Amino acid sequence: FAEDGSQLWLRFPAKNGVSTDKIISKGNNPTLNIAKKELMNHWQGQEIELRTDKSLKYLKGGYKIKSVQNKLVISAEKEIGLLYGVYHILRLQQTKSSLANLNITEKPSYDVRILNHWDNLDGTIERGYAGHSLWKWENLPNTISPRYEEYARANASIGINATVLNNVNASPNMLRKDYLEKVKFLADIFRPYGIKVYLSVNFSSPKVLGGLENSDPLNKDVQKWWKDKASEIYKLIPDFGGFLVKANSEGQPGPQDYGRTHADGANMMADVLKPYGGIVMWRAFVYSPSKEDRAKQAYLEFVPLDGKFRDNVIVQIKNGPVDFQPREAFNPLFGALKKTSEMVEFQITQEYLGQANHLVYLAPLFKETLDSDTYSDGKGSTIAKITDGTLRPAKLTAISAVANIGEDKNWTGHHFAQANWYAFGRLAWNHDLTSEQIADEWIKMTFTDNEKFLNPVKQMMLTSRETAVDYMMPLGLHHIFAGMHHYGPEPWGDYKGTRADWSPVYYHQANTQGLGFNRTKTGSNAVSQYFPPLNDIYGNIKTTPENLILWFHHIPWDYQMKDGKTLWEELSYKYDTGVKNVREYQKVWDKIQPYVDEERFTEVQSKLKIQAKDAVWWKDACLLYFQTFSKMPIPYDIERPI
Ligand code: GCW
Repeated sequence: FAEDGSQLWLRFPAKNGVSTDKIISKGNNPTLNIAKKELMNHWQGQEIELRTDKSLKYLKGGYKIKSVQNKLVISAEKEIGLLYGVYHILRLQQTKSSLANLNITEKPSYDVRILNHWDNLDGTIERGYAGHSLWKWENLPNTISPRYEEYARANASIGINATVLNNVNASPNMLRKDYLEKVKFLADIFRPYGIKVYLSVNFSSPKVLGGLENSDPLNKDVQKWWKDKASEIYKLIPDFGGFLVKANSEGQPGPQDYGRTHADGANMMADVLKPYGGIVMWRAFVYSPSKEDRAKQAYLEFVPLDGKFRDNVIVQIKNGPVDFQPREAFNPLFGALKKTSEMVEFQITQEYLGQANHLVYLAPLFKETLDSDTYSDGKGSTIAKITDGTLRPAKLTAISAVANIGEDKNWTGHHFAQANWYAFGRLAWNHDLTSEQIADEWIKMTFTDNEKFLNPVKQMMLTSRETAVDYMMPLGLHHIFAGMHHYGPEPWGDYKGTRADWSPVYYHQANTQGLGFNRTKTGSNAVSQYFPPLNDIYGNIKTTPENLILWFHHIPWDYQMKDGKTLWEELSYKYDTGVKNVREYQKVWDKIQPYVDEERFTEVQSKLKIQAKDAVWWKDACLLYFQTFSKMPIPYDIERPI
């Protein structure tokens, strides 16, 4: 292999797999052919039978793998299930797991497992840190990059079955005829790998692109424009998935421009897609200047609309109520909509987590959200159960994440950022997997199963998210980033004269009394948006988990934490721990040098240097700044500011 990371986790051991006569299958279908090709190229085990079986419809795209005498039988309702089954056994082979007496049944947690690309038509990527967009719009459809198929294969190998090609800050041009023709070519390449294409659409498209007077969803001409557009799209792409919409948020147009609601807007689109089986993913990330606490906005706008959405609309909700912070309380909108389908939006691209420079394994963050108990339907109403159909029988369930993929050789900028793409796919398939299982698999597939590498690197990955929280924003601090780029610290930023409600000083509320955002009854009362008993738990400083204490409370500098330290000391030690852990990661990585190729070793090593420097930068900037309010000494046994 070229050790540039371009192979991702798809480093199957054999160049030569089994011969054709060891693969039994009927039919000739593009997906089945891929499954057979993967086996021929990479499978070294026994005879395999691939069998479609209509009675397996209940597995919803899943499959069975069974050892029958000397043979392995993979069965599924459709060919795509067979392909997933093939990737499963190749994974077992690659991770050197036992292949004896297999009896596996797999049914995905979600129907739609979708990546959101924030890729612009000019090739740039909003919040992308791995180079330009993979989609070469100017060359399509004449030149087809080999990476389109490699992308589809990588996604299929982890069960991702859908993709939104363009930025939610959508250009109306995306729906132009010439662009749709290009989209068709991508859809044709992705189809055999089971991947459906979706597009982000700009709500003003009828006006901007169609020359209509307005884009009012209740205007008959507007409705007709969308109807015709849908028909044009489905002629080109018969299995087109649907639309993703960011409306009335951060300056994007939307139905509220015409005095209509999110439901009016979403339903209008849902109606035109319905005859074709398409869906609308309507984002709840609504963010506009307001006197209200930003963390309350999505709930305030969407809860009154519960029950008003068509059944092919899913409200797409960011994991937290602010914006993909290193740690947030979960978004209280989950569970609050009782008659509306809800889906999670995660961010794989590390906008707020050191971008492509920091090693931060995100599975623990994803799991933390999915496992959060909202209490919406009593104890045990986790976000996973609300969104996967267990508690809210849904026509279609879905889960999404903003991709971190670009045209960099290694796809994701940082070699370890590949693990986050991988982890999202694996959790979308099975949200019961643990972060550890996923890390274990990924390391074995991407690097090696040598325990001298596996164990320390796994430990580093598993602690890395908490480490990042510690050196950036411990104890529930949030959004104290610099500028609009969101890379380094700027807790002193006040954005005077622009958007004070966006500024770090607004989010941390430091003063001589203390630190933190009061979201209790005496503050913004965001706690009231949570179901009992969480409203009380979060509303009370004594019962709020300490890792979120500054998210919900403004607390005195000398407040006594559970371990007996004052808030100021605790904060200092957290920042220090974050720094120390990254220094440890550097040592861990240096020690595993004998077990990894030079190229990836050096690249990760130099990224860890940046991360260590950045961690010190965060710690010093934040502690020295907060100290101007606390007026307390930095404890002697932690590293001095430099
Ligand atoms: O996280 C913020 C980003 C914006 C993004 C927005 C959103 C696509 O800073 O770049 O815009 O959220 O999710 O819509």
